[in-house]
Amino acid sequence: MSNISLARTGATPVGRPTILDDYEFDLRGYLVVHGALSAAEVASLNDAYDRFPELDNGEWYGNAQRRDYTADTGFELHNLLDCGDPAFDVLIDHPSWVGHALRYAGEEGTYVQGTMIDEAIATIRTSGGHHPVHSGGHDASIRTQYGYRNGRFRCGQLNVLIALRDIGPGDGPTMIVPGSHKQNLSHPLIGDYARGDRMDDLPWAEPVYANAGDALLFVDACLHGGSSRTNDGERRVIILRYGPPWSRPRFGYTLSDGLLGRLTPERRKILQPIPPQLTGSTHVPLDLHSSYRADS
Ligand SMILES: O=C(O)CCC(=O)C(=O)O
Repeated sequence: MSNISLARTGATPVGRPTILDDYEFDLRGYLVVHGALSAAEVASLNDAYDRFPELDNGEWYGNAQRRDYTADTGFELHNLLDCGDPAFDVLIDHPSWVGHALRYAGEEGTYVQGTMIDEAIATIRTSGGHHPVHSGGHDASIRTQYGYRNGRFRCGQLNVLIALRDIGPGDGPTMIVPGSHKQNLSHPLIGDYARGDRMDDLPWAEPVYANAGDALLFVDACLHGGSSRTNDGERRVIILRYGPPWSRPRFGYTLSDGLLGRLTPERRKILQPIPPQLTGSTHVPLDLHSSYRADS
Protein backbone atom coordinates (compact mmCIF):
# COMPACT_ATOMS: atom_id res chain seq x y z
CA MET A 1 0.00 0.00 0.00
CA SER A 2 1.13 3.52 -0.68
CA ASN A 3 -0.33 6.76 0.63
CA ILE A 4 0.29 5.88 4.24
CA SER A 5 -1.14 8.62 6.43
CA LEU A 6 -1.44 9.01 10.18
CA ALA A 7 -4.67 8.55 12.06
CA ARG A 8 -6.20 11.64 13.61
CA THR A 9 -4.53 10.93 16.94
CA GLY A 10 -1.18 10.53 15.24
CA ALA A 11 -0.82 7.20 17.04
CA THR A 12 -1.61 4.52 14.50
CA PRO A 13 -0.36 4.49 10.91
CA VAL A 14 -3.46 3.76 8.85
CA GLY A 15 -3.05 2.21 5.41
CA ARG A 16 -5.24 4.07 2.99
CA PRO A 17 -6.42 2.15 -0.07
CA THR A 18 -4.40 2.91 -3.17
CA ILE A 19 -6.00 3.97 -6.45
CA LEU A 20 -5.45 0.40 -7.63
CA ASP A 21 -7.31 -0.88 -4.56
CA ASP A 22 -10.17 1.49 -5.35
CA TYR A 23 -10.31 0.35 -8.97
CA GLU A 24 -10.22 -3.35 -8.08
CA PHE A 25 -12.78 -2.97 -5.31
CA ASP A 26 -15.15 -1.08 -7.60
CA LEU A 27 -14.65 -3.55 -10.46
CA ARG A 28 -14.79 -6.83 -8.58
CA GLY A 29 -16.34 -5.94 -5.23
CA TYR A 30 -13.41 -7.40 -3.33
CA LEU A 31 -9.67 -7.38 -2.90
CA VAL A 32 -7.10 -9.27 -0.87
CA VAL A 33 -4.60 -7.63 1.46
CA HIS A 34 -1.73 -10.11 1.41
CA GLY A 35 0.24 -10.41 4.64
CA ALA A 36 -2.24 -8.21 6.49
CA LEU A 37 -1.20 -9.78 9.78
CA SER A 38 2.39 -10.41 10.86
CA ALA A 39 3.51 -13.94 11.68
CA ALA A 40 3.53 -13.00 15.37
CA GLU A 41 -0.07 -11.74 15.15
CA VAL A 42 -1.18 -14.92 13.39
CA ALA A 43 0.49 -17.03 16.08
CA SER A 44 -1.07 -15.02 18.90
CA LEU A 45 -4.56 -15.35 17.38
CA ASN A 46 -4.14 -19.10 16.83
CA ASP A 47 -3.08 -19.40 20.48
CA ALA A 48 -6.26 -17.55 21.43
CA TYR A 49 -8.28 -20.02 19.35
CA ASP A 50 -6.60 -22.86 21.22
CA ARG A 51 -7.91 -21.33 24.47
CA PHE A 52 -11.55 -21.51 23.32
CA PRO A 53 -13.51 -23.88 25.56
CA GLU A 54 -15.70 -26.63 24.12
CA LEU A 55 -19.01 -24.91 23.38
CA ASP A 56 -22.35 -26.13 22.13
CA ASN A 57 -24.47 -23.87 19.97
CA GLY A 58 -25.92 -21.16 22.25
CA GLU A 59 -23.27 -21.42 24.98
CA TRP A 60 -21.22 -18.41 26.10
CA TYR A 61 -17.52 -17.71 26.43
CA GLY A 62 -17.30 -14.44 28.36
CA ASN A 63 -19.66 -12.10 26.52
CA ALA A 64 -19.34 -14.05 23.24
CA GLN A 65 -21.82 -16.69 22.20
CA ARG A 66 -21.52 -19.66 19.90
CA ARG A 67 -24.14 -19.07 17.26
CA ASP A 68 -23.68 -21.09 14.09
CA TYR A 69 -25.21 -19.47 11.01
CA THR A 70 -26.46 -22.85 9.79
CA ALA A 71 -26.01 -26.47 10.82
CA ASP A 72 -23.35 -26.76 8.09
CA THR A 73 -21.19 -23.73 8.84
CA GLY A 74 -19.70 -25.16 12.03
CA PHE A 75 -18.37 -23.29 15.06
CA GLU A 76 -19.10 -19.55 14.94
CA LEU A 77 -18.36 -17.48 18.02
CA HIS A 78 -20.25 -14.17 17.82
CA ASN A 79 -19.37 -10.98 19.68
CA LEU A 80 -15.86 -12.37 19.55
CA LEU A 81 -14.15 -9.14 20.57
CA ASP A 82 -15.83 -9.35 23.98
CA CYS A 83 -14.98 -12.99 24.71
CA GLY A 84 -12.61 -11.80 27.43
CA ASP A 85 -9.38 -12.54 25.58
CA PRO A 86 -7.51 -9.30 24.72
CA ALA A 87 -5.59 -11.08 21.95
CA PHE A 88 -8.34 -10.02 19.55
CA ASP A 89 -8.19 -6.28 20.37
CA VAL A 90 -5.51 -5.68 17.75
CA LEU A 91 -7.98 -6.51 15.00
CA ILE A 92 -10.36 -3.63 15.73
CA ASP A 93 -8.33 -0.83 14.13
CA HIS A 94 -5.74 -2.90 12.35
CA PRO A 95 -3.81 -0.61 9.98
CA SER A 96 -3.93 -3.23 7.21
CA TRP A 97 -7.66 -2.72 6.68
CA VAL A 98 -9.18 -0.01 8.86
CA GLY A 99 -8.39 2.61 6.19
CA HIS A 100 -10.34 0.51 3.68
CA ALA A 101 -13.29 0.26 6.07
CA LEU A 102 -13.33 4.02 6.54
CA ARG A 103 -13.12 4.68 2.81
CA TYR A 104 -15.53 2.07 1.52
CA ALA A 105 -18.14 1.85 4.28
CA GLY A 106 -17.36 4.84 6.50
CA GLU A 107 -19.65 7.60 5.18
CA GLU A 108 -16.47 9.47 4.17
CA GLY A 109 -16.84 13.24 3.94
CA THR A 110 -20.23 13.41 5.65
CA TYR A 111 -21.31 14.54 9.11
CA VAL A 112 -21.50 10.89 10.17
CA GLN A 113 -18.14 9.68 8.91
CA GLY A 114 -16.43 6.92 10.85
CA THR A 115 -16.92 3.20 11.12
CA MET A 116 -18.23 0.53 13.44
CA ILE A 117 -17.84 -3.23 13.70
CA ASP A 118 -21.35 -4.59 13.89
CA GLU A 119 -20.44 -8.28 13.83
CA ALA A 120 -17.23 -10.04 14.86
CA ILE A 121 -17.03 -13.81 14.59
CA ALA A 122 -14.42 -16.52 15.10
CA THR A 123 -15.17 -19.40 12.75
CA ILE A 124 -13.83 -22.94 12.64
CA ARG A 125 -14.85 -25.18 9.73
CA THR A 126 -14.14 -28.90 9.53
CA SER A 127 -14.55 -31.48 6.78
CA GLY A 128 -17.99 -31.41 5.14
CA GLY A 129 -18.79 -27.91 6.37
CA HIS A 130 -19.65 -24.96 4.13
CA HIS A 131 -21.43 -21.61 4.19
CA PRO A 132 -24.30 -21.44 1.67
CA VAL A 133 -24.41 -19.07 -1.29
CA HIS A 134 -25.99 -15.71 -0.48
CA SER A 135 -26.19 -12.01 -1.33
CA GLY A 136 -25.87 -10.40 -4.75
CA GLY A 137 -26.34 -6.81 -5.83
CA HIS A 138 -29.71 -7.34 -7.54
CA ASP A 139 -31.67 -6.99 -4.31
CA ALA A 140 -29.17 -5.87 -1.72
CA SER A 141 -30.39 -4.46 1.57
CA ILE A 142 -29.18 -0.96 2.38
CA ARG A 143 -27.07 -2.55 5.11
CA THR A 144 -25.15 -4.66 2.60
CA GLN A 145 -25.37 -2.61 -0.56
CA TYR A 146 -22.57 -1.38 -2.78
CA GLY A 147 -22.59 2.33 -3.52
CA TYR A 148 -20.40 4.87 -5.28
CA ARG A 149 -21.68 8.44 -5.72
CA ASN A 150 -20.04 11.77 -6.45
CA GLY A 151 -16.57 10.33 -6.07
CA ARG A 152 -17.25 8.62 -2.73
CA PHE A 153 -17.82 5.00 -1.81
CA ARG A 154 -21.11 4.49 0.02
CA CYS A 155 -21.13 0.79 0.90
CA GLY A 156 -23.29 -0.48 3.73
CA GLN A 157 -20.87 -3.15 4.89
CA LEU A 158 -17.28 -4.14 4.31
CA ASN A 159 -16.48 -7.70 5.35
CA VAL A 160 -12.94 -8.48 6.42
CA LEU A 161 -12.21 -12.22 6.46
CA ILE A 162 -8.87 -12.97 8.05
CA ALA A 163 -7.22 -16.35 7.45
CA LEU A 164 -5.39 -17.75 10.48
CA ARG A 165 -4.28 -20.83 8.55
CA ASP A 166 -3.41 -21.34 4.91
CA ILE A 167 -6.50 -21.95 2.77
CA GLY A 168 -5.87 -23.93 -0.39
CA PRO A 169 -7.86 -26.40 -2.50
CA GLY A 170 -10.08 -28.58 -0.27
CA ASP A 171 -9.74 -26.24 2.71
CA GLY A 172 -13.10 -24.56 2.06
CA PRO A 173 -12.02 -21.23 0.58
CA THR A 174 -14.51 -18.40 0.44
CA MET A 175 -15.87 -18.10 -3.09
CA ILE A 176 -17.15 -14.92 -4.72
CA VAL A 177 -18.70 -14.09 -8.05
CA PRO A 178 -16.56 -11.11 -9.10
CA GLY A 179 -18.62 -8.06 -10.00
CA SER A 180 -21.84 -9.52 -8.57
CA HIS A 181 -22.24 -6.52 -6.25
CA LYS A 182 -23.52 -4.78 -9.41
CA GLN A 183 -25.58 -7.65 -10.82
CA ASN A 184 -29.14 -6.90 -11.91
CA LEU A 185 -30.40 -10.47 -12.04
CA SER A 186 -30.34 -13.14 -9.37
CA HIS A 187 -28.09 -16.09 -10.14
CA PRO A 188 -30.30 -18.57 -12.03
CA LEU A 189 -28.86 -21.62 -10.28
CA ILE A 190 -29.37 -20.76 -6.62
CA GLY A 191 -32.32 -20.85 -4.25
CA ASP A 192 -32.73 -18.88 -1.06
CA TYR A 193 -30.26 -19.04 1.82
CA ALA A 194 -32.37 -21.60 3.68
CA ARG A 195 -31.99 -24.05 0.78
CA GLY A 196 -28.33 -24.11 1.62
CA ASP A 197 -26.86 -24.25 -1.90
CA ARG A 198 -23.14 -24.89 -1.98
CA MET A 199 -20.73 -22.54 -3.68
CA ASP A 200 -18.50 -25.32 -4.93
CA ASP A 201 -19.43 -25.65 -8.60
CA LEU A 202 -21.37 -22.44 -9.04
CA PRO A 203 -20.65 -20.99 -12.49
CA TRP A 204 -18.66 -17.71 -12.38
CA ALA A 205 -17.74 -18.15 -8.69
CA GLU A 206 -14.02 -18.01 -7.91
CA PRO A 207 -12.23 -19.40 -4.84
CA VAL A 208 -10.11 -16.98 -2.86
CA TYR A 209 -7.12 -18.96 -1.65
CA ALA A 210 -5.13 -17.41 1.15
CA ASN A 211 -2.01 -17.69 3.22
CA ALA A 212 -2.33 -17.37 6.97
CA GLY A 213 -2.41 -13.65 7.70
CA ASP A 214 -4.10 -12.61 4.45
CA ALA A 215 -7.33 -10.61 4.65
CA LEU A 216 -10.15 -10.77 2.10
CA LEU A 217 -12.09 -7.51 1.95
CA PHE A 218 -15.43 -7.42 0.15
CA VAL A 219 -18.70 -5.58 0.06
CA ASP A 220 -21.36 -7.91 1.41
CA ALA A 221 -23.51 -7.32 -1.70
CA CYS A 222 -21.22 -9.67 -3.65
CA LEU A 223 -22.65 -13.13 -4.25
CA HIS A 224 -20.51 -15.25 -1.97
CA GLY A 225 -20.23 -18.09 0.51
CA GLY A 226 -17.78 -20.62 1.90
CA SER A 227 -17.10 -23.64 -0.32
CA SER A 228 -17.13 -27.17 1.10
CA ARG A 229 -14.14 -28.18 3.17
CA THR A 230 -13.07 -31.65 2.13
CA ASN A 231 -9.69 -31.82 3.85
CA ASP A 232 -9.18 -32.91 7.44
CA GLY A 233 -8.25 -30.33 10.05
CA GLU A 234 -9.68 -26.89 10.72
CA ARG A 235 -10.23 -23.82 8.61
CA ARG A 236 -9.78 -20.87 10.95
CA VAL A 237 -11.15 -17.53 9.75
CA ILE A 238 -12.13 -14.42 11.67
CA ILE A 239 -14.92 -12.32 10.18
CA LEU A 240 -15.29 -8.62 10.98
CA ARG A 241 -18.11 -6.61 9.43
CA TYR A 242 -17.51 -2.86 9.27
CA GLY A 243 -20.32 -0.42 8.56
CA PRO A 244 -21.17 3.22 9.17
CA PRO A 245 -20.89 4.48 12.75
CA TRP A 246 -24.65 4.58 13.17
CA SER A 247 -24.92 0.81 12.64
CA ARG A 248 -26.36 -1.53 15.25
CA PRO A 249 -25.14 -5.00 16.20
CA ARG A 250 -27.11 -7.38 14.01
CA PHE A 251 -28.07 -9.82 16.74
CA GLY A 252 -28.26 -7.38 19.65
CA TYR A 253 -25.03 -8.38 21.41
CA THR A 254 -23.80 -5.84 23.96
CA LEU A 255 -20.30 -4.82 25.05
CA SER A 256 -19.09 -5.25 28.61
CA ASP A 257 -17.67 -2.42 30.69
CA GLY A 258 -14.54 -4.52 31.02
CA LEU A 259 -13.93 -4.47 27.28
CA LEU A 260 -14.83 -0.81 26.78
CA GLY A 261 -12.68 0.16 29.74
CA ARG A 262 -9.51 -1.52 28.53
CA LEU A 263 -9.63 -0.35 24.91
CA THR A 264 -7.77 2.64 23.52
CA PRO A 265 -10.08 5.56 22.65
CA GLU A 266 -9.60 4.79 18.94
CA ARG A 267 -10.69 1.18 19.36
CA ARG A 268 -13.56 2.03 21.70
CA LYS A 269 -14.84 4.47 19.08
CA ILE A 270 -15.01 1.70 16.48
CA LEU A 271 -16.97 -0.62 18.76
CA GLN A 272 -19.12 2.10 20.28
CA PRO A 273 -19.03 5.19 18.04
CA ILE A 274 -22.08 6.70 19.72
CA PRO A 275 -21.98 6.05 23.48
CA PRO A 276 -25.35 5.98 25.24
CA GLN A 277 -26.43 9.46 26.35
CA LEU A 278 -27.88 8.75 29.77
CA THR A 279 -30.55 10.93 31.33
CA GLY A 280 -29.00 13.55 33.60
CA SER A 281 -25.55 13.40 32.01
CA THR A 282 -23.68 16.71 32.04
CA HIS A 283 -21.94 15.78 28.78
CA VAL A 284 -23.43 17.58 25.75
CA PRO A 285 -22.88 15.61 22.54
CA LEU A 286 -21.56 17.57 19.57
CA ASP A 287 -21.09 16.33 16.07
CA LEU A 288 -18.36 17.02 13.56
CA HIS A 289 -20.25 19.71 11.67
CA SER A 290 -21.91 21.38 14.61
CA SER A 291 -21.50 25.18 14.50
CA TYR A 292 -22.28 25.53 18.19
CA ARG A 293 -19.51 25.16 20.73
CA ALA A 294 -20.18 25.50 24.44
CA ASP A 295 -16.85 27.27 24.89
CA SER A 296 -17.20 29.70 21.93
O1 LIG B 1 -17.14 -18.79 5.56
C1 LIG B 1 -16.95 -18.20 4.49
O2 LIG B 1 -15.99 -18.46 3.75
C2 LIG B 1 -17.90 -17.15 4.05
C3 LIG B 1 -18.63 -16.52 5.18
C4 LIG B 1 -19.79 -15.72 4.71
O3 LIG B 1 -20.22 -15.85 3.61
C5 LIG B 1 -20.41 -14.75 5.58
O4 LIG B 1 -20.18 -14.80 6.79
O5 LIG B 1 -21.16 -13.91 5.08
